[in-house]
Parts: sequence; C-alpha cells; structure tokens
Amino acid sequence: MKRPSSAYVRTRSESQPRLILVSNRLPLSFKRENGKLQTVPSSGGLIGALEPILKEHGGVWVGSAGTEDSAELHQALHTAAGSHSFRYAPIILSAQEEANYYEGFSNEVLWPLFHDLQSRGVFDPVYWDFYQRVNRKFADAVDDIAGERDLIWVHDYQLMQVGRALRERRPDAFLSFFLHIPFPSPDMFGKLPWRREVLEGLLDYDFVGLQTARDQRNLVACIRAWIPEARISGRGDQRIVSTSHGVTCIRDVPISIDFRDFAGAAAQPAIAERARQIRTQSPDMVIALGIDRLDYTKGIPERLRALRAFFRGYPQFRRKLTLIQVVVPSRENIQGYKELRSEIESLVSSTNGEFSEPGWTPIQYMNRSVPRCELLALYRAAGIALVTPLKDGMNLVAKEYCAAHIENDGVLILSEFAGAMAELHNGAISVHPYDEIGICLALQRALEMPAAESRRRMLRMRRTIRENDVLRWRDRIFEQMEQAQPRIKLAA
Ligand code: ADQ
Repeated sequence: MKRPSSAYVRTRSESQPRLILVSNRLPLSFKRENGKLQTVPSSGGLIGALEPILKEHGGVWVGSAGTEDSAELHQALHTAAGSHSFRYAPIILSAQEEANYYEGFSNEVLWPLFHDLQSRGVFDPVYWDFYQRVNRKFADAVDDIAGERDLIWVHDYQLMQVGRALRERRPDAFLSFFLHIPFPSPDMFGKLPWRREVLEGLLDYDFVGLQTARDQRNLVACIRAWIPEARISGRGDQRIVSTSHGVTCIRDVPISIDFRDFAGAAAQPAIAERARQIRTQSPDMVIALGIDRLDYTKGIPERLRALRAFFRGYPQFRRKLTLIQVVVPSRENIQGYKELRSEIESLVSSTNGEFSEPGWTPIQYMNRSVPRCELLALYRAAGIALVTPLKDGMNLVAKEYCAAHIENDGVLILSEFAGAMAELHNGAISVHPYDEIGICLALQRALEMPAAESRRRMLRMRRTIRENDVLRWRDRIFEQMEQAQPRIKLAA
C-alpha cells in the first residue's frame, strides 16, 4: 500500500509526490460572450478552502469545466494556472451527463437527502446509472494523470464512487476522501435505494474525512446497519472499518478558513473605509448580514419570514435594524432553485412593502456574487450576522464573519444545525432555523447585548477559528492519513 508522504505537511519539493485533488468542478468556469471564451472564477466553500492548499503544494486539480472541449479552453486553463506549481485537468461532461449526474443524482438525490430534506429527492434510477458512469470517467482521468506515489484526494458527495472505480485499477493506491456536506442519520440515509452501494464505495477509500463528530457517528451507524459484516473498531474521533475489501479510517476533521489571510485583508484601510461608508448609508441602524449561496438548505425564506415577524412583533426595533441579504446565484438550471429565488424575492418585496419608510428599507437584497473586498467590507460593517441554515456541513460564512471582526465586536446568530456550531457554541447565539419566535428573541438579544458581552463572545470565537484554521485542517488531515492503517487485503 502506498502511504502519503509526510512531505505533504511541509512544502513539497520536486522529488516529492504530488497532490491530485479531485472535485466536481474546477475553481473556475467558462462562458462565451460574443463568441469569446470568458473565464469566471467560482466562489464557494470547497474552493476557498482547497485553492490555497494546492497553490502551496503544487499538483493537479481534476474537475469538470463544463461541456465545451476546445483548444481555447485548454489554453485558458493553462493561462489561469499561470506560474503556480499546479495545473488544471478538465473533465469534459456531455450535456446529458451534466443533467443526470450533476443536476440529477448529485443535486436532486444526494444533496436533499444528506441535508435531511428527503421529500425533495427524485430517486430516478437513470440518475444513479449516470452517477456511476461519470464517477468512472473521473477515475479514468485520475488514473491517467496520477503517478504511483501521488496522493489522490477526492472531494465531496458528487464523487463518492470514484474510489470504487479507481480501486479496481489501483488496488494498492492510497485513496482519500473528504465529505463537505453532512452525513445523514440511518433513518434518512436508509431512504436511498442504493444505500449499500454508496457505503461500499466509501469503504474503497483508505481515509474518509467528515466535518463533525455527528457526521462520523451517522456514517458509522449506517455502515453497521447496511454492511453488517463490517468490523468496526476504534473510538472517539477515529473509527476503523474492516471488510473483505480492506480497511478504512473514518475521522471528523472540521474544515475552516485561512484566518490570518482573512483578518489581514479585513484590516486594510480601504476595507475599513468601505465598511464605514456602508454604515453611513444606514445611519443609527444596526446592519444584520446574510450571505449565502442560493440554496434551500441555507434557510433564506425561513430567515426572511422570521425577520418579518420581528418587525411585526417588536415595532420598537423598526428603523433600528436593516438586513443586507446577499445571495450568490447557484444551480440555476434546476427548477427548484428558480422557484426558491422567486420565493425570496417575493418575501423581500412584501416585507419592504409592509414596513419601508423614507430613510429606512428593512431588507437590502443583492442577487449576485460580490468581490472579496466588498464581502470583507460587508462583514466588517455588519453588527449582526444571521447564519441560519436548515442544515449545513460546516458554513464558512460564520467563520469568515468572525475573522473579519478584527475589533472583536459583532454578534453571530448561528443555526444549531450548522456544522460550525460544534466549534462556535462558545460565542454564538444559537437558534433553531425553523423557530420564528426563537429567531426574534435572538435578534432582540443581539440588539440589546452589552458591548462587553459581545466582545467576550467574539474573542472566544476568533480564538477558536485562529487556532483551527484551514492550514491546521490540512496538517491534521495529512497527519491522520499518515496514521491511517495500511490497506490490508483480508482473505474473503
Ligand atoms: P457551500 O455550501 O458553498 O459549501 P459555505 O461554507 O457557506 O458553503 O461557503 C460559501 C462561500 O461562498 C464562502 O466562502 C462565502 O464567502 C462565499 N460566498 C457566499 N456568498 C457569496 C457572494 N454573494 N459573493 C461572493 N462570495 C460568496 C460546502 C458545504 C458547506 C461547507 C463548505 C466547505 O455546503 O457546509 O462549509 O462546503 O467545506
């Protein structure tokens, strides 16, 4: 079996193995405008966390770049990698693959189910067929690219079967996987008709990392339920699962942000000035901030309904609070996402219609990706962050908000169903995202919180994030991969 080299914990040199990072999408996409290919950098939690790691270590990022396959696209990817020590290896998907593997199985089956929203699932067997096919396509590409000593690290729910297909070709390779979204409980996961196949696919990896202890417990409970012949040992944050196929180490390793980079950028005078401008546009008001990818798991309509209830039930806070809600468009081809956008826009408009007065708009709504400097200024300007997902693997917005609050002010209102709550319970106000009254009370508490208390809370959260930033996450994962038991071929 091939062990990952400790070289990964340090900066690698030419003779050391490369990192082969595999994710559904590359961190940039392409669109044609007037016949010209435009490169569009993507945003999202996975990209923000992985990009700095690949930049530091070098290697290859394997991922889909859409459906176009042209010399121009390959040239654009080459240019985008620039002088970095890594390169992009695009997977070209057909429109049919994109529709069935990505929009279908990944986003209409796994995504809702893994976020406990099973009723949104569309369990079409054609989707499952395409999911396996496209996972094999990714595995083929990795097999072509990866050298014998390279470390193959596959990411997220779209690619859970890549390990299975690679294992057939490389029985002794060290294969590692990280799941960015939650792992559901057996009651929920059991609804998946292909539950055993998915679990077996995960057990073809040597190392499986999850966001929280709850996710790790859920995965182990599902293995117990549907792979009864598996032997499970270990305790706490490390579980070892042995089957006739081999041994898999399962650990929870919460992902994070580059705290120093974020805090340093937020401290720039230009950002402070922009934050001041944003505050002056809403004089004598506290700004509450919501920043989310457009997704029903993020609890945006529920949050907006709670805010409307707040302005109805607590009239003393009208004109004292304004919500800036930024929504980055996502999965725009899926019908449910189009409906979600309409629902959000209708709630924004009805709430503003009901309460707006000259000089006060209760909700300022932006439906677009904002550049990083504007994002930082918004974080700094906001006295409250409203982070209320119905369920979330981690939620990096919560961590970014704290990192940007370099003056240790600001209050984080955080859903108890965000993975980030496991670390930030020491400072956040916890809310149940479906509980309108609870969110109203949390808003009142945040608005009335003495400065000394909010400072104490923010200091605690910032310390936690600083000590467990994304570099620490990387080091922990690489160390844990090294400690992972060798893949032992047990007699059948
Ligand atoms: P995401 O669901 O994408 O990721 P999240 O962790 O919330 O979620 O990260 C979103 C990222 O996008 C943040 O870095 C944020 O700054 C950025 N972003 C959001 N809105 C933006 C906007 N309008 N303009 C610009 N940038 C914007 C998945 C899981 C999460 C998990 C991450 C990482 O669903 O639970 O935390 O992976 O593992």
